[in-house]
Amino acid sequence: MVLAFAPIFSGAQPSYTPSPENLAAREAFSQDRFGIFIHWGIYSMIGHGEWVMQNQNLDYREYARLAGGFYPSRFDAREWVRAVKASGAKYITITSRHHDGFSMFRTKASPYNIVDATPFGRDVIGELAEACREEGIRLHFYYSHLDWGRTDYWPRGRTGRGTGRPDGGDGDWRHYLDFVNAQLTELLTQYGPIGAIWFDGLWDMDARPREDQPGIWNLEEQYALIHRLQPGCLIGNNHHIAPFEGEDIQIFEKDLPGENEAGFSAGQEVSRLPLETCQTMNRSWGYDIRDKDYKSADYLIRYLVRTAAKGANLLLNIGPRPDGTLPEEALERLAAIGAWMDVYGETIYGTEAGLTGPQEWGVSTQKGDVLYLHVLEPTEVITFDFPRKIRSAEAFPDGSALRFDQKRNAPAHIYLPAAPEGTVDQVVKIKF
Ligand code: H79
Repeated sequence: MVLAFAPIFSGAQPSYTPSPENLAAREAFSQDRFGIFIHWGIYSMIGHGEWVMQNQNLDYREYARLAGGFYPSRFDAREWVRAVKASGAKYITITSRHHDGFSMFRTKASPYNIVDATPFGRDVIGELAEACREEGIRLHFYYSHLDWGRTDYWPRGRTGRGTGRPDGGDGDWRHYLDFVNAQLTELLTQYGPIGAIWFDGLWDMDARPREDQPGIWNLEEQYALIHRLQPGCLIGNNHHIAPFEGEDIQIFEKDLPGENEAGFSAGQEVSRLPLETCQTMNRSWGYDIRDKDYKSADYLIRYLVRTAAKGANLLLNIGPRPDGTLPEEALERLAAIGAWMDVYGETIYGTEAGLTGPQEWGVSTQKGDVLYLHVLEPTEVITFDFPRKIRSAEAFPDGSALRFDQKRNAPAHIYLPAAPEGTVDQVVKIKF
């Protein structure tokens, strides 16, 4: 069995030089700052999240029978994309295949897919790709490295041990890796330009040392395949450790870059790659019928601001219902964020982390010689160290001049007008 893990690539790894298309795609990605994550699969029918197969130790053959009942009668890709677009988000990242192993797209690599195994029979990913193209929204694919149902996914990792796969599996790890390559090829040739492939699940094998991971998972060949098929397709991998060679973006799960409140980011240094934080609207990724514990729209807007102020994108999740609808709570929040972005988008899109860093009163974003102070804790005067000379300070968006002072070698002060009741984020625009 150990042989199955013999590194497929040995010796020194050639270093990765991103193509011009790739560098341009990274730049465009960083400008966007806001995307919507969609976790949808046959697990949504059980309504206990996308980990139900592992959490309830469901037998993989029994679980597969869910597919025969999957008929999302109210699915309308255009409705989804319009709701996403109205939120101000610029891209969608959807689960093409999650840890349960069910493919939500047309694939010849396995019959266990939405077109061949469900009465619905429609390629929802294809429909989504078309709607995205029409609406000018970029499409990214989540793709699970780990699989809880395939017998060639063997040795098993730390999860999915109770799904009833035969001991020993069929011992053909190379067969599994070929299956992954075949699916990645389909995802990158069937649906037009794809913004990113977003891997997850590598940590399933984290009993093995970090340096073995690229070999175990065939990353070098996989990443080269992706970049060969679509040089502008960005590669991200939610492995919770520092990026590997060949990756184009760095992902953080449920935490801002550099923070570790959720506990998945211990030791994950912030790299110089474009950054993305993924976060849930409630407590769940996949639809959980029990979970009405939604974060407020105001909280989510502030979270987006804090993410942008770290120089990162926010990938905010929705778990559609089994009937294909997006929960009303999610739609309400998309609309509220969109209304805010209509006014404040200038302070988010195309910005980078502001020079002030995080302060007691809030955070800042920056674009060229313009600094946006986001006052998240209402106060009368804000203070911060600033290495450049402030030329003007005005309230955003109304543009009224604000009183400020800045003496040599002393913190700057800006005197704020009272914010109207219910202000989510009082913004000051500074030119320097
Ligand atoms: O797709 C969503 C989740 O289903 C998936 N990633 C998001 C985007 C996810 N899988 N696991 N987690 C989220 C939580 C991560 C747990 C981990 Fe571990 C802690 C991985 C490694 C340490 C759980 C405990 C798995 C192995 C040990």
